[in-house]
Amino acid sequence: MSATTNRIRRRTAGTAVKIVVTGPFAAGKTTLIRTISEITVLSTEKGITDETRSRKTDTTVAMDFGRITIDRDLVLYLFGTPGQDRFDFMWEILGEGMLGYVLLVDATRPDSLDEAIGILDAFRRMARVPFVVGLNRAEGMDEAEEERIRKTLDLDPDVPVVPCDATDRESVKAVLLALLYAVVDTLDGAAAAQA
Ligand SMILES: Nc1nc2c(ncn2[C@@H]2O[C@H](COP(=O)(O)OP(=O)(O)OP(=O)(O)O)[C@@H](O)[C@H]2O)c(=O)[nH]1
Ligand SMILES: [Mg+2]
Repeated sequence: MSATTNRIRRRTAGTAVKIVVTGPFAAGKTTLIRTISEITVLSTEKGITDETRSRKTDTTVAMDFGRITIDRDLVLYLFGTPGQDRFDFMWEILGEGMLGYVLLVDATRPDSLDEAIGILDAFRRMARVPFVVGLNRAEGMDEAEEERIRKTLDLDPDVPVVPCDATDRESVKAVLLALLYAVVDTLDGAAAAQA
């Protein structure tokens, strides 16, 4: 891990890295940040009053904020977005200065992947930074499913798709590490191009 840390440190001004967790309504974004954060997560959840209330009682209206220390020299600041598109003005605000992002989708709901298409479009337009797709509530993933996800989201082969469980710390860590490796590869590639 320290090799990755050192490479990130060399390529960035400091040791604080901003990561955004985005994705459709109820994908598990707030849960993921709460699972991994070492500080009490600052969340802005409000009761739902419209028809989506049948799916859960609270939704993120502005952001979640959490922090995880990967090692002494590398601290990730995690910003979760709202999932409901009426709060999509927050995406750009939260995306400012991010080094990468996690697009979280719910593997158990087919609409989740469809909703993710528009969110990913907006994020791709906003910043050309690495991202990983986290497939939440997935019990593994076969090749056909991965292919379907890659096709639907039009993913380049180097974008990791990682099945995960947002309630499980090790699983969330694996998603964030996949993103960190993607960030390091991109930073190294950019540095090589400049050399
Ligand atoms: N069993 C299980 N439940 C999960 C998992 N992730 C999230 N949940 C539950 O799913 C519901 C939605 O999770 P949230 O974390 O609120 O989802 P969100 O993406 O932040 O939702 P919005 O902010 O409304 O877009 C909550 O009731 C969670 O407890 C998971 O990996 N496994
Ligand atoms: Mg939320």
